[in-house]
Amino acid sequence: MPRGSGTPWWRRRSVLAVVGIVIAFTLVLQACSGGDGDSSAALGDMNSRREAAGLAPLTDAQMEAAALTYLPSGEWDPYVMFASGGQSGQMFAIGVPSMRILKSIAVFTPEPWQGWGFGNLGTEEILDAGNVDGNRVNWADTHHPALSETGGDYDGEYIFINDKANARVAVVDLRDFEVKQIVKNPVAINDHGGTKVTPDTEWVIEGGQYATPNGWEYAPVESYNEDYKGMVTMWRFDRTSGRILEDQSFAMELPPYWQDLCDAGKLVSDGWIFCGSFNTERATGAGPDGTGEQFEAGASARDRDYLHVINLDKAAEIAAAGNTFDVNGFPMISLQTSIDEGLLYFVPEPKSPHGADVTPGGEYVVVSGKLDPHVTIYSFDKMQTAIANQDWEPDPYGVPVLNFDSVMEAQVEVGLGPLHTEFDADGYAYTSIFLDSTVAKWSLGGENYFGDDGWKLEGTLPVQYNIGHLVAAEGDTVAPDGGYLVALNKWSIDRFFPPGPLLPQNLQLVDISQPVDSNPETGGMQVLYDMPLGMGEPHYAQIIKADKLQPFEVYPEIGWDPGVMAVDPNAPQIGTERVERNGDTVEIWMTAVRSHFTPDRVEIQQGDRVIWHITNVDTSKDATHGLAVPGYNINLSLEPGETATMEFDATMDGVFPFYCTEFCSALHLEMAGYFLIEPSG
Ligand code: CUK
Ligand code: CUA
Repeated sequence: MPRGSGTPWWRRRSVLAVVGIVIAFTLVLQACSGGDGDSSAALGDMNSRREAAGLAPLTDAQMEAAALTYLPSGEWDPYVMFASGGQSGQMFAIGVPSMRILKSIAVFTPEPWQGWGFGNLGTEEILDAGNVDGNRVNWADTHHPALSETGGDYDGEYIFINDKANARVAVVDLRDFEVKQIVKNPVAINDHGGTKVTPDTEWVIEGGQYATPNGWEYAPVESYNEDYKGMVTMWRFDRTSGRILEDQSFAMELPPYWQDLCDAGKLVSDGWIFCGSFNTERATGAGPDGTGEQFEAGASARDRDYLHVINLDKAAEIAAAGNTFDVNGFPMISLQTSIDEGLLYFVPEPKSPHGADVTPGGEYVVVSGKLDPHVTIYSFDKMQTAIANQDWEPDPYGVPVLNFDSVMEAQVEVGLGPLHTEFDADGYAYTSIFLDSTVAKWSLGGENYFGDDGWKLEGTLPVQYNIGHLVAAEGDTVAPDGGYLVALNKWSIDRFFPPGPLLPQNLQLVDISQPVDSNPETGGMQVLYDMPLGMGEPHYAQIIKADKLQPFEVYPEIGWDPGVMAVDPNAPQIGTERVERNGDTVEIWMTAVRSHFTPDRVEIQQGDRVIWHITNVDTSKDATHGLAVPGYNINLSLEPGETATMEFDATMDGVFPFYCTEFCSALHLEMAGYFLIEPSG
């Protein structure tokens, strides 16, 4: 029954939901009035109060949506979404369903609130590890966060994210939501198909994008077909140390097609990875004299590109055996070795493909064609048969291209401009449809899902506007949760007050908990909430059940160094505060506690080398202190128990009052000191 005819569709929902709404609004009213209001009166009264406040009255469906997203003060969200921060270079932690921002996690870009890259030596060293040929690159285009997995399910321990612009990968420890490591890819200057992890997080995948010669060496575009290369890099992750082991990682040389999104196989396809690609035309752009063809047309001319199907387990053996060549000191498996050893196969994929998403059981890979209204579903089993039967033709480089008809399982028409697909717990898939600005819900077929009833569109939900990625709760794991989905819309147009011509993104929360027949048009999907995000363009996000996260409330011991996640034996402790001079070097051991620094007066000479250690010896939850030194570009954030060190040359003389930048107590303003630098000579 279409919406609007007969009984309002929402009334046909379970009685429980309606009871929930009433309770929620009673709570709202009680919170507002402090009284014990009558709930039906509250509902009746709501729209007149909205009107008085200049707000439009709510429909029943909107009241329901409000009740399903409202969290009273003190109630926590059951899910946390980690969204990439796009050009901000950071990552955002957001509560679901409230869509309240919990934190902007500093990753590749210095961030003063967290004291990230403003003098704290530990953070500077991590940022410097991402330098490109010695140059600090202070921004990133963060793209695809990947939560660590155990057995293909999120375990809540780590999250990884790539920088598309500069081909870097960061490791965040979810005990304190801080970055512990940044690695710069030695073979490529940009990436895209990352990060994704293998089911036990042994490998973090970083796929390439715009082909360059290996190590981004110079070569003219005239030699594109011979000298330019694609790549995928496999970073070995060691869970115990919480670090990528660069010396056990490797890259694979690929043809100069532009590799796109990658996904790891799981369960039946564990040990394999799948990466889309485009520009198999090998277009090289148009010069100012009109030679060549612009990429927009040149890189989308063919009807087919190639899904890369890679035998990761075998590739890891080849790399470990040293059957590699060296690019900037990093081992790379040559394309010829991959062909000879059967590491790499191609599968034709639809025009301008995007997304490569493995189903929860690992049986299928779902690929979208931006210029094809279908999602195309490939069977991993059929790929294996085609490989065994040598059912292929070579591409221009000799890579076997498997027969499309032999490996294609199904196609589902979902709308114009399909991009990315995630899954729920009931066998449904959700695909973002860019040109139509919709989310398509369709059913998986095959014996593990809906069998012959599957591979069918179940409904489409309009979203606002131009959806890129979407994310369902734990929706890319072996055990998706369902319940919630977030549409990461690229444009917001008229959804919010316009803060100038640069508009925020619109993250739309969608309820996917209801059965298909509760609303046949949308397959039961309903938009619940619009969240503007004006801090960068988030590309992708992952949603984890909040109770899987076990963050520290305070650091476990006083003098904790977050860089190594252990106590620093040299950390200042109560009673060891002092200042020592050794030649031109002045070393300071300082503590911070509500509401003073010890010592709070330090006198040095201009030209001295300063080594300044400071520990926050407070142990209460949330008792963070900052340390700002004006003029020297220094600001630290010291969470309870944390120690930090800074090192700098006292080039400027003068009187520099230093102070605590976190409003920590009634005597916060008194939490200050004098740093006196006597002029030299
Ligand atoms: S993606 Cu990166 S540019 Cu993840 Cu669909 Cu769009
Ligand atoms: Cu410590 Cu303000």
